[in-house]
Amino acid sequence: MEYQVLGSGVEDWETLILLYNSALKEIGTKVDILNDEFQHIHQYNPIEHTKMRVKTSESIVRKLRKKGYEATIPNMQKYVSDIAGVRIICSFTSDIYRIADMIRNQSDLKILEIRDYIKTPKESGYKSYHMIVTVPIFLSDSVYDTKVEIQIRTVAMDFWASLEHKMNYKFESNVPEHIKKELYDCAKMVSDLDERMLKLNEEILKSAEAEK
Ligand code: 0O2
Repeated sequence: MEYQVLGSGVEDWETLILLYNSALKEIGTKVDILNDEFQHIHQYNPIEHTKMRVKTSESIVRKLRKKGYEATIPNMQKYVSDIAGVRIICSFTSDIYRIADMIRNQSDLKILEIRDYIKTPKESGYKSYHMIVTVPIFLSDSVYDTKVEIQIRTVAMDFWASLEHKMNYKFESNVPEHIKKELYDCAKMVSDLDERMLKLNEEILKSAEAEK
């Protein structure tokens, strides 16, 4: 799918990286404010922690080549949606959807795409909630809607994804079948754990409420 985003007009690498770094700062501040407000109202932090990164030039070029595109600066902006990436790690699955809704309600952000790998996990067992958004970045004489990929997942999903990512990197995508199978089984255990922890938390909250 192709998106016409204002940021596709940037022609030099330095400006491009400046925009993606600025977009990460904007989204990072938004996420911090939401977490602070949530703490203020509900005395509870839905976000365990966040991680941010700008993809390396090697990794951007690898992704473009894999998709069959030439490694040019306009193609990077058009076809690579996760040059700027924010990962939000929560305790419970319900927090994921709560945070996604709060992000969706921010009128200066445009939501380009949602991929819900929690409702529909990948074949590998991968679970995470992905949003591609644009955030306006105001430079001295122009505004660029800059793409950011936001991944929202639980601590357990993140633990699984990190190990699976490491495996794929180590085996260069030729992961032995028994390891794939073991990882898939672990993904099932991660889902069960998330579900049980969510139920347990709901029960704890209910009994705390009843004691008031
Ligand atoms: P890295 O090294 O983490 O940056 P698209 O180009 O949008 O059509 P893409 O980029 O595969 O397809 O989109 P998707 O599926 O939303 O994946 C984006 C990112 O999610 C990946 O970036 C990974 O970070 C993560 N991800 C997706 N699938 C898996 C998976 O099966 N296992 C793990 N561990 N992570 C996954 P990159 O660029 O692939 O990798």
